Amino acid sequence: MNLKNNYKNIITKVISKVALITLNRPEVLNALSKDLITDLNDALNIIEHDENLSVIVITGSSKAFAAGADIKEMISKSFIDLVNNDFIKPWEQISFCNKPTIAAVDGYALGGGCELAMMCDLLIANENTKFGQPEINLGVFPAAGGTQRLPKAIGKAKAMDMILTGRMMDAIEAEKLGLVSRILPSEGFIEKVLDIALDISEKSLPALQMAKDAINSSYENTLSQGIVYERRLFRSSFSLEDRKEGMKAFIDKRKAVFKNS
Ligand code: DAK
Repeated sequence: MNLKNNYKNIITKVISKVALITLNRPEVLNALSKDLITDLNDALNIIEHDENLSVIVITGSSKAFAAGADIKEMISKSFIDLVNNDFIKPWEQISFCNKPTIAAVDGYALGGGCELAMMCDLLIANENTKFGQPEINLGVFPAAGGTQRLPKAIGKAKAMDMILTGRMMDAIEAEKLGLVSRILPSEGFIEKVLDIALDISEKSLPALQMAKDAINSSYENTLSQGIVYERRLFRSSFSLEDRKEGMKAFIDKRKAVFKNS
């Protein structure tokens, strides 16, 4: 099935082997409503099954990547509502995506918006980006992985600072601490992110998937378990035609042409 382009809450575009998803609820700074996440997951499902697409970029507007969960939608929920229906569960789909994902973050990335960005493989920020986990100001705390991913990315001291005060962090501080892969200037921001995505999309997809899998396993395993897993994946990469092509292209002094096989 081809990627649809008639969603209500997101805009989709295909550029060569890259799928660009733009969160599109500008009137509420891309607050993450149930319907937006449904649209996002529908698009992710299609992209994951489309062998012509290799990389996914998720972005927002210049004012906001996403200002968090939709507070107006959340306010009426009770404890038992959350027990019976974990409305955040579907947000996690992006973290299980089998293709490389890039969050191209501009403006506010707050609460669930920051957590969604942290679920992506690369987090590329515009120089104007402001990250934050301000849930404490609403009488709650981050619960879409923020209390787990943020300390792993920036360390306990800074994560405590961010989550207990609810303060915002600019892109420079975020990059210095390792939350952000790169900062790019405002001018031509999304084009530059797409250049990175296009570059990645020219590599062997199965090799990218193995690399991503190995890195993600470092979150779950001890070092020695992780190294065993890495070694197994590496051996598997020797069964790829792309592995032969990559090494042969080096010897031939030409650019490799990968076929994702
Ligand atoms: N939800 C709904 N509407 C929002 C919103 C949000 N998160 N953020 C902004 N808006 C709306 C505003 O209400 C306003 O709408 P109108 O009043 O015009 O109708 C419009 O967007 C423009 O916002 P502002 O007028 O406030 O714009 P400013 O430039 O003055 O301020 C701001 C921008 C980003 C500083 C401010 O909008 C702001 O503080 N927004 C809220 C940020 C926030 O608190 N984010 C955290 C949300 S809580 C869970 C797991 C995770 C979560 C929940 C449950 N479980 C496991 C169950 C996640 C929770 C969160 O993310």
